[in-house]
Amino acid sequence: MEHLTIASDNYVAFTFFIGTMAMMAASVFFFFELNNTSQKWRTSVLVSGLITFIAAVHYYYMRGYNLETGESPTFFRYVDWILTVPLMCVEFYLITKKAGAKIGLLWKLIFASLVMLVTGYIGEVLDPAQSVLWGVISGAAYFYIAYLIWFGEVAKLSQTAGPQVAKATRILAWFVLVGWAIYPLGYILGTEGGLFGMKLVADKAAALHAMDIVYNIADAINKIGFGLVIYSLSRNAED
Ligand SMILES: *C/C=C(C)/C=C/C=C(C)/C=C/C1=C(C)CCCC1(C)C
Repeated sequence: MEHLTIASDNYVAFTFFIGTMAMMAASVFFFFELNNTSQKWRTSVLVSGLITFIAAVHYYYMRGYNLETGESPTFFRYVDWILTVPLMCVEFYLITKKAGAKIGLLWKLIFASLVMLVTGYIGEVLDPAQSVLWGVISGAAYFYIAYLIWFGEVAKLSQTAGPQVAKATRILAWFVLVGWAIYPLGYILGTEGGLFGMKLVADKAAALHAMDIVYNIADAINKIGFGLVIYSLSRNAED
């Protein structure tokens, strides 16, 4: 067996490595903090830990895959997202549930997130020649999620759930609007169609590297940051 090392200019492998460590550390933190979390918020903090834990396992795998093959672990990237993004939808449902959120709202969020991810996967892997079209469909589902959170049911319910929940929901809404918007940027950098036909990175290998780095940064911000907002809500909110 050849001993694999990370070259100092290999930013893709480096961000996979540091992503693995960060997700592992965040999971340990959320799980251990469960003990001194009030009953009311325990499930929410547990879900934060599950999100980073699922990501940690996938990152561990993707890190090894990338180091050994030098390729993009696209399949496992999407398996990770298909599991963790719906769990983020669960977080929105859990914090607005006390204000009367119905299970139908959760299904709407989950359904839209599945459309967003499945069409993204088709555009990256199954039908790359039409990556712009699939990206646009994915983007529409993304805007629908952002709409529900900013102006739709999630926003309305959070207003009646007390000032702390309203404030946390507003911060999470910013994560969805700005943090999640980093992903389509990675997609534009890495896919065939680029930005409506305009390739931003001409070299194919370099384009995929840029995509992986952008996705890795976005995952760290969105999974750990998102969990920390829930965690701080569990500490600040009146129970
Ligand atoms: C933890 C993982 C998260 C929060 C992943 C989020 C992924 C997205 C918001 C992906 C969105 C995409 C588009 C809006 C268009 C292009 C295709 C995607 C799937 C990259």
